[in-house]
Amino acid sequence: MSELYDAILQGNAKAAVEATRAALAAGGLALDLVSREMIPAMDEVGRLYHCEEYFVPELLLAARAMKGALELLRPLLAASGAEPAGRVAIGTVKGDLHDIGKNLVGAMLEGAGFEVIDLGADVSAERFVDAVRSRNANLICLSALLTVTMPAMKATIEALNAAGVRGQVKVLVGGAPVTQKFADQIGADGFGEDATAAVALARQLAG
Ligand code: B12
Repeated sequence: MSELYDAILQGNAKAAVEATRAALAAGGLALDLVSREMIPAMDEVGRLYHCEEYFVPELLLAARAMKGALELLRPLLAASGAEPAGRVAIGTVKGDLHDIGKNLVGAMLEGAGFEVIDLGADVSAERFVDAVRSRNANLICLSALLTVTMPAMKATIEALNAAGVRGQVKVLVGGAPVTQKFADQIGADGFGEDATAAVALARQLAG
């Protein structure tokens, strides 16, 4: 694989930016760099995390390297006229401050061509509703890492229903304590175990 792939895998943001610049100067296309180098690199990072060769610090560094390269590519992706695959509003639910997984999912979705509105952590149901109403999000991604904040996912779906916008959006849920069974119980449209699954599901639901 290329220098960009290696730089992301090693979590070296400076090298990732340099490799991206060099690849573009050599005539590489932004979309190809994302799909052939960056996403496979993050897939490998995810795999290494699962088999406990990588831990949270390595995940964070890789996500930061991916972000650095994406910042260079974003204007080119927009200029290439590629229609965004969908508009995603992502956030960690009310009461929950864990945002590492959410950031990873957001970065991967962005790399996969989605327009991502990052609402941050500790996001109220009303703010998700607002993202649908005023920013036209057609996919909502909810993250929760605490068992005590999982009910906030249900409350968010109920708020979307009450606001009459549930039909306009698909809702994806994830985070370590979340399961497919829970997703079904609260009426979510999908559950993703990791960032790669999130991208596959988002493509399926937004398509
Ligand atoms: C890092 C961490 C923290 C950091 C968070 C820093 C940050 N900026 O995020 C800090 C130190 C602040 C923290 C605080 C607390 N934490 Co904490 N924390 C963790 C830890 C070690 C890692 C979480 C993490 O980032 N994992 C790595 C990421 C990449 O994985 P992930 O989040 O699961 O995300 C992946 C998937 O789940 C999925 N995914 C995530 N979101 C979404 C969304 C969608 C839509 C989809 C499809 C997929 C998806 O994709 C991601 C990428 O593959 C976990 C332990 C653990 N092993 O999970 C405890 C843990 C989550 N924390 C825990 C607790 C209890 C707390 C505190 C209450 C501790 C305290 N007493 O103060 C506070 C709560 C603060 C709050 N209100 O939120 C408990 C939760 C127990 C429970 N079941 O409720 C855990 C499990 C630790 C434990 N074993 O006790 N924590």
